[in-house]
Amino acid sequence: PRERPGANGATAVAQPNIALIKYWGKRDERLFLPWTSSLSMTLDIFPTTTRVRLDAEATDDAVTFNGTPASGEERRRIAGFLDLVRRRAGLTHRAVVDTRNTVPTGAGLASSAGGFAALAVAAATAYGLDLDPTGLSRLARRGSGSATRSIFGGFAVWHAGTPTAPPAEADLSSYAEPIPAGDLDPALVIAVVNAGPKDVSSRAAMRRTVETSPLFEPWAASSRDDLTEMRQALLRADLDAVGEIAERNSLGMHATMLSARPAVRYLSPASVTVLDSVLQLRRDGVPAYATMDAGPNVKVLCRRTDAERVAGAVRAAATGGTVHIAGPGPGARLVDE
Ligand code: 2P0
Repeated sequence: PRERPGANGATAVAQPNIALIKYWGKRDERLFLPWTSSLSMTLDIFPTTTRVRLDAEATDDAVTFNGTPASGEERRRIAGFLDLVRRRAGLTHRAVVDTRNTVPTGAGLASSAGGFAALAVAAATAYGLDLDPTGLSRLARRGSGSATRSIFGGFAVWHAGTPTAPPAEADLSSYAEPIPAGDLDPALVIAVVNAGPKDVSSRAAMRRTVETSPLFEPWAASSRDDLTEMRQALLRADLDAVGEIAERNSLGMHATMLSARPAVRYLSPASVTVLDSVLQLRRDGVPAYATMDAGPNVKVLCRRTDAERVAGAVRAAATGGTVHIAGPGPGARLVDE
């Protein structure tokens, strides 16, 4: 049965996003304030659907993932996020949270971005917080940095917030907003080359990078310049410039991890084979550019009209892997129950 949104429950859907200018490193871990601003495309595939229902009688939150009770760190992160929502709402009710996601199991594809964006919208509504999209984006940030951007569809920039301000003040200025992208009609071809769990969480890896990599500060400085250039390239709908900037920004981020002590290396031989296929596509005259996150999977930016050809080349390179084609998708939204 359908419930009036906010009466005591709400359901929201959100999709993951892929960063073209990466978020890597927090300057405040409690408030999820990043060192640098980032920019992403929200996808039209892999939605997460999350239902939050208040339970006046319960003494603890009950969380299920795809029908299975959550435990450990996963459950703690969600309960901690709900505590934040409860404090803001001035309520103590526990909640029943049911999350379903369609990301292929273990694909390592930013499921926390869609997950916490959907949870932020559903929980804010269920607990009666009256937040505009900026407020929802700031709230989602407290669940997972990348979720800040999945509140919005299409392309979005996540502002790092005033770097010289004290954290409490920067907290107010660190949110995402949608940005125009001219007539760009892009696709992201996603090569899932390894579905196994990662050895080092992105949270731990970015902390180690900030603390120990001599390349972190130079990358952060160049990433700020990349963002300025990226915004101009998007406005011009210049796919080659967008792709070149995204590829160098991602490789630079991986260089900071490789130079952390001890090194963090997410790229596998299969990732490099896919990177070679992207170079070959370019030699063959097909504009295609790679970006990689905290895992071995490779996302290839290209024109939508080239997506099938790019997917074919990537599929041939990623033997044993799976390939998905995504376009720009919508932001997080409430849905009928
Ligand atoms: C990004 N990544 O911009 C970057 C690029 C991975 C590489 O955001 O600690 O799950 O929850 O804020 O957002 C992955 O890290 O980390 C990520 P937390 P998150 O998409």
